Amino acid sequence: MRPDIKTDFPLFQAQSDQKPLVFLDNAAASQMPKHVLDAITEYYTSYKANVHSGIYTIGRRAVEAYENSRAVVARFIGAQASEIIFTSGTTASLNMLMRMLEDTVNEGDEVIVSGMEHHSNFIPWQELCKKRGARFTVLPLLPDGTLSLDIVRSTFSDKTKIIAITHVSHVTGTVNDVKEICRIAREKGAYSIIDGAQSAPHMRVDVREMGCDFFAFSGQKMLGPTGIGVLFGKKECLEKLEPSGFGGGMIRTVKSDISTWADAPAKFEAGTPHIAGAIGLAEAIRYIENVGGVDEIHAHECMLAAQAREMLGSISEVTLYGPKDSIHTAGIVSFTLNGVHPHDVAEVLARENIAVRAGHHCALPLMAHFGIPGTVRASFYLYNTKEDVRRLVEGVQQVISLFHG
Ligand code: C6P
Repeated sequence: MRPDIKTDFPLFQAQSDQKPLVFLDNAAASQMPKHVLDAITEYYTSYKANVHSGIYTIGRRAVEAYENSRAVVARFIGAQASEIIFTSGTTASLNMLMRMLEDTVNEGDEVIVSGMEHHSNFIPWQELCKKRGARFTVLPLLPDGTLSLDIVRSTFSDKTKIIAITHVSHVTGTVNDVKEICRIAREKGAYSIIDGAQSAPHMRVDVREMGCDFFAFSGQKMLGPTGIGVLFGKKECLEKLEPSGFGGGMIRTVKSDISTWADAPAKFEAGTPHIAGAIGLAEAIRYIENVGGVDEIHAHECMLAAQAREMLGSISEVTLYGPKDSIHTAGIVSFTLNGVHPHDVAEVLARENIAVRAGHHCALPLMAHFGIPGTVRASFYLYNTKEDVRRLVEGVQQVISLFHG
């Protein structure tokens, strides 16, 4: 990664603390390069118009930019533009999908999730099962918090209608073999839904190669603005599913007795979308591609995470979570310190201007699996450096001297 890459990010320049910010909460929200901020500002200052209204010049330009952004997102994940629905984020994508799939799940059917899911890919399916009288099955995890494909295979039955699994764990960085999981789902005639919130920003995703039916992710975790997300749906799935929201921009005809819908993706985008968000997300993708692409970003983050794991792992008070081998993990490291609450660790690190996330990370079933209330999590991105890892480890050592003397 270019050594001066942080200079592209105004937030890193704007810090006034004497110690430079070490930002290690990228799994929650990433920072935005100037290129993205400029693209958003340009929309607001030069051609702000609704994508549903204008034949006038700036209206046309807004439509063009919005649809071009859809094409950029589609290309980035190996999809067609008509398979990309803009939402407000992964949570919104999964909740919308839950409503779209409601009628396909009946009493006695089954929906499978795993014990490592973010609540956003857990509760919607639990609620769907409650409403439809279906069985909600949570795949148990191995002691290191990984998923066994044998368990996945043996859990499927002819009642399974949906499997919803995360691509990368936002807590341990575990990378799931989603291609195989999607293959099993296809064989069993179930829908496969992949939560890509922690994969799309960091590693190559090709939805065709993966073979998933649906894939969800958030723009703000990949250098884009907040409030924009994506739901990819296979063309044949989107064609047969009903919309979950109704209103402007999604209709073909409206009469007092019956209304009909436009083709996907418009059918699923009722109301005015987050136009600036979509433009910002597309610019973030262009930026990612221009600085070397996701493969390079992935290698860089994995190198930093492996280094952090090794350095933290050599401290006797530290417990690391997740698989031991770095091959099946992404750029996320979760740990606890003996006798120190994760929030206290984060508090002391914050005083050193080191930003990490501490707590249950919206993954209470995974915390229950590990038998802990929470972890401290460092999540890396393209602009992090070996110096950031060194500062993190130094900070952890300070916490230890403070609490253990
Ligand atoms: N995880 C984290 O700190 P939204 O909030 O809708 O953009 O993304 C939800 C979500 C869904 N799935 C996974 C795997 C995620 O990691 C997240 C967001 C953040 O880990 C905030 S809790």
